[in-house]
Amino acid sequence: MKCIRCRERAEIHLRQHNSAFCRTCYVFYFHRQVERAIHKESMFTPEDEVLVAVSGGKDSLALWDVLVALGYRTVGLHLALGIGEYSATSTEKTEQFARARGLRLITVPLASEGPGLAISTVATSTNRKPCAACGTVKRHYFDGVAAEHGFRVVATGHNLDDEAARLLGNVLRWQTEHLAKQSPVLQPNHAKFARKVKPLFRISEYEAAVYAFVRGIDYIVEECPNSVGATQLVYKDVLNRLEAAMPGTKLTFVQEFLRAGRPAFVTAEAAPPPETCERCGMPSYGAICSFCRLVAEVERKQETRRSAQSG
Ligand code: Q46
Ligand code: ZN
Repeated sequence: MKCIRCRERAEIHLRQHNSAFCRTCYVFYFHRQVERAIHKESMFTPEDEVLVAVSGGKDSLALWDVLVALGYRTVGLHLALGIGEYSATSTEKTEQFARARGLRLITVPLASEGPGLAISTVATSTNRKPCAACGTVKRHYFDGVAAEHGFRVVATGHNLDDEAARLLGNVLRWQTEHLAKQSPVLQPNHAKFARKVKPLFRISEYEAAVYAFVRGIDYIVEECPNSVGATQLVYKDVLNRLEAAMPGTKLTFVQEFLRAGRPAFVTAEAAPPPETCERCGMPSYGAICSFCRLVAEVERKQETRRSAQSG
């Protein structure tokens, strides 16, 4: 099989696009795909400074790498989640990546925030599932750090597989409010919100992994231990089986939802904009935002433990 661009021997075969590339042309193809998504969806321009949320995994590091290669101005944001060995390695990989390329990285060690907000601590103190606690904390810090440093755009490494799995989950439960909001670009509806963008939303997990490999990106290969048994993985598995039988299914599912499906939900679900949290000043549905409610629970738990110890 030959590379469709230069006719040299192809090493990478993309069934869903019915094409094959040599390594050099694959990098070219990948860059062009991402650039097109940014442009077509009006995500940001070279004038914007983009805050890139990086976990240390292949998707977010590939995203940061491609944005830098395309000449965008970026700063990385890494949350050290405090999930044992997994988090230690993710932070190490992220810091190494930034250091080797001379990129600016903001790292927030959650264990040192407020009463101590390592995900494992928050989950046990509040009897929540780790991923629920993690979602609330991540959202708060992505927006909070962006607002604090004046970034108008936050980019995340969500890929096509993530988007397709999320869409399937939303459709299976007909979560109309979530369907209205599922988009590669989420415009801010509060002064403290930044625009959220997903430049890899048309790139499959496989394509991102190949890109990271070809570019020699050293990322954390292990998945978060809390992802074991997650429903998202079941959806991904089902979608992978559909994709194997009918290449292109994931892309069509997401693309056609955005074109033909989503508009119907947007008009039906015009949700009111959020208010402002009395405690932290960030956007909130209700007087106190979900992050501050979480923090208050952690504080109460610690208080109870302290008085039990002293009494
Ligand atoms: S990091 Fe956090 Fe994920 Fe780990 S605790 Fe769950 S949500 S699985 S993307
Ligand atoms: Zn708050």
